[in-house]
Amino acid sequence: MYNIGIAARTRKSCFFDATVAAGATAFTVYNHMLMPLWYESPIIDYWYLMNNVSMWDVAVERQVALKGPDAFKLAQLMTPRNISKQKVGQGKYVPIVDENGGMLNDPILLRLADDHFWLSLADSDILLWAKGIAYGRGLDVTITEPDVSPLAIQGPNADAVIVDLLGEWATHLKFFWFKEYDLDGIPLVVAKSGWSKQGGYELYLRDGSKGIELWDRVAQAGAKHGIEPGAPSTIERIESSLLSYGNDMTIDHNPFEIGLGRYCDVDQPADFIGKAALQKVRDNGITQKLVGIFIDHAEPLGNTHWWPLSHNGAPAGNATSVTYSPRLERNIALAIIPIAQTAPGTQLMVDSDVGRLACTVTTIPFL
Ligand code: THG
Repeated sequence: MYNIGIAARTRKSCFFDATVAAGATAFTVYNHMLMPLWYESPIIDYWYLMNNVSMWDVAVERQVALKGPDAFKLAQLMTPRNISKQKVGQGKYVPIVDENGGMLNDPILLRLADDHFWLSLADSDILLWAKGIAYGRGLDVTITEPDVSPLAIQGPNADAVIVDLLGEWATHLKFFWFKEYDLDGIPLVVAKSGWSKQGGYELYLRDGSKGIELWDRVAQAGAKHGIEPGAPSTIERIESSLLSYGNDMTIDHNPFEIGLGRYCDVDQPADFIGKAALQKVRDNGITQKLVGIFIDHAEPLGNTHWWPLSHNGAPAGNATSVTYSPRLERNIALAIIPIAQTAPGTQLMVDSDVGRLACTVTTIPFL
């Protein structure tokens, strides 16, 4: 094994010291910042999420704030989703694409005011793209990365924790909507969202100096509901088929290929970057598509790079995210494959780290 170097430019979350004290044992780098991956083990942490509730340091989900007279115009230019009806207090999942329709990021867009948006980013440098567009087009908008650090509370007991922490009101939020709230001097944006399908909330902390205080308040409110520290679960998110930028999509994929076509309104009146390219994709159809596959193997699998797939000996795309599913008791994966092979039941072979294995195409989400 080898070590990975950590320096000042590898940024630390405002919850970092609390996560280390809580026993974080593995980290990754995301948006140039450390993120805890698990505490006890990926499987043990997964069952805390499924059965109780877990709290996640997701401060790496950095915000790009767009503020000013042209903030709306810039936000709409950046996404093929039609955001003309997005209300203040509403979040939307929005593909961000380049001029060729290639995926640059898949953030949540929050509208804090008519002229104020946050893009809650996946792992890529969208602040630079936004500044380039605004500069090139002469837009009147200020673009910053504000001091905002999300902390997620996810799992079946998340409602109970949030009632004890914030009060009953928060449970009445609609999915993906949010409210600003002051918790005894801790400034928050409270949203009903999170990168799992087990239900829960995200607390966007607006003052990093209060990170440890917020972590401790959540842990205290959660104690009697069985809360445990955790992190976005690779296992659960593949079972639920939530996509991961850089893993299940890159700049070489358009939204239609990865199942995000339903968020693209390519004929909307407003202009957006990539409009002509995506209209062409809509007209001509796609040549590859994201699907699920079952992989036949007795031992649990996991990947650290794409595993090549083949069909009757010919290349047939890649398995992008592989995991063992504790609920299905078999190995599953997301895969991007040629459209000709996407019928459920199609047999493929995968060149895994443990050799060539048989697999079967299926529909997503798995669960
Ligand atoms: N929360 C916040 N920021 C984030 C994420 C998050 N930034 C990074 C990453 N996650 C962005 N990507 C996603 C991907 C999927 C979802 C949210 C963010 C998601 N999708 C639901 C689904 O696909 O079923 C719902 C989408 C919808 O229909 O609106 O939740 O998690 N703050």
